[in-house]
Amino acid sequence: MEYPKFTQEHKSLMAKYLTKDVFDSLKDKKTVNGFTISDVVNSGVQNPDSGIGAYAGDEESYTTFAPFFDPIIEEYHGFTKNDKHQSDLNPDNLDAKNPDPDNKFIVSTRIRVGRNVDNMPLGPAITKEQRDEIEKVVSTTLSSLEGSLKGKYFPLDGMSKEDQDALIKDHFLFKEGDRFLETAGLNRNWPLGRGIYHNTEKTFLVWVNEEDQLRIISMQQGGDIKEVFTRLTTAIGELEKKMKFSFNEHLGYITSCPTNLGTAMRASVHIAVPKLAADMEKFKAICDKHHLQIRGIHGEHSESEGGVYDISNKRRLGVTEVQCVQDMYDGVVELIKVEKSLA
Ligand code: ADP
Ligand code: DAR
Repeated sequence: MEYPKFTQEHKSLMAKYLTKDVFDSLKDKKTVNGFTISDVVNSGVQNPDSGIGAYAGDEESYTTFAPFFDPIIEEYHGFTKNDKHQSDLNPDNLDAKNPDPDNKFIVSTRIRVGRNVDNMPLGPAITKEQRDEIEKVVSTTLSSLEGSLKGKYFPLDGMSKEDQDALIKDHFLFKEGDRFLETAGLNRNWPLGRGIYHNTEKTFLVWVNEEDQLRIISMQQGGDIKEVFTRLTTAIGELEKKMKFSFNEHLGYITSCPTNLGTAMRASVHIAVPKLAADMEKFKAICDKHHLQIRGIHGEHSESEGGVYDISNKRRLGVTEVQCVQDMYDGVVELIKVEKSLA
């Protein structure tokens, strides 16, 4: 196994922390699923513009390759190898009165968590058979949901291109062909084993076997952030009655990308702040102050359209789910206040 050939273009945390010494100390190790350090870093080696550049093949990757992952997790999350993650999925603890009841700024709200099935490899190391089994178990479990969560599972295999493109355009379905996921081994056997579940209103959705084995999503038009969070926590509670998700007291919920560890939660609004966005320095300063990330209108690696931005919490590990949503909410309140002041 050769040490990767890095160039000046490789600026990821992977390139920073995979020193030759660290590589030599790990190159002969394999996880129980046969995952190696070269497998972990392939995405970042092939994509020099990666921010992190590493994906775990299983929960064990985070301990087998700890000399590599620990400093990345510490730098990205400010979370040391001795810290313990805490979870709080109780919406009663969230102080989030709708900040935009007249819908002048917030187009829509979406809160998602990633989950992976306990005692199974993660997407980069899973076999086709294991992934197909996960699709069967998860889709069957979802199809037993009742009330407002009741809906239908739609396998990607056999879905018409028109239906698929419409769901992606309307922000409901994951995009295809992400090069970072491809080189992490997450797109193997595509589209087999992948699909989407959603209720009739498309306010509760679950992606199956994309970057994580489940992406549990609550979303709706407008800014009632507390209602979106309440629906999500209710759904998670229902699923946890029937499935066990990969979790440990140090890293919280286990995900393939280290950026999602802990809560694996991204709470976002699509918000129109055209006046503030005309001063990107000021816009970014407010987002930084509230630990917020700015994405484009179609999520990661996309651009804003019409002055509408995807604003979400950046912190996921070492904070609770309530704190993730509170980070986003508090930032959105200030963004709206400043946008109004510029009117
Ligand atoms: P993830 O949120 O799972 O990390 P992305 O950033 O790629 O992944 O976003 C996935 C999809 O969710 C994209 O289509 C994006 O436009 C949509 N999305 C994200 N936040 C919102 C929101 N607040 N309202 C509507 N759609 C959203
Ligand atoms: N492009 C990868 C992804 C980092 C975070 N986004 C995820 N996990 N979808 C990178 O290392 O930049």
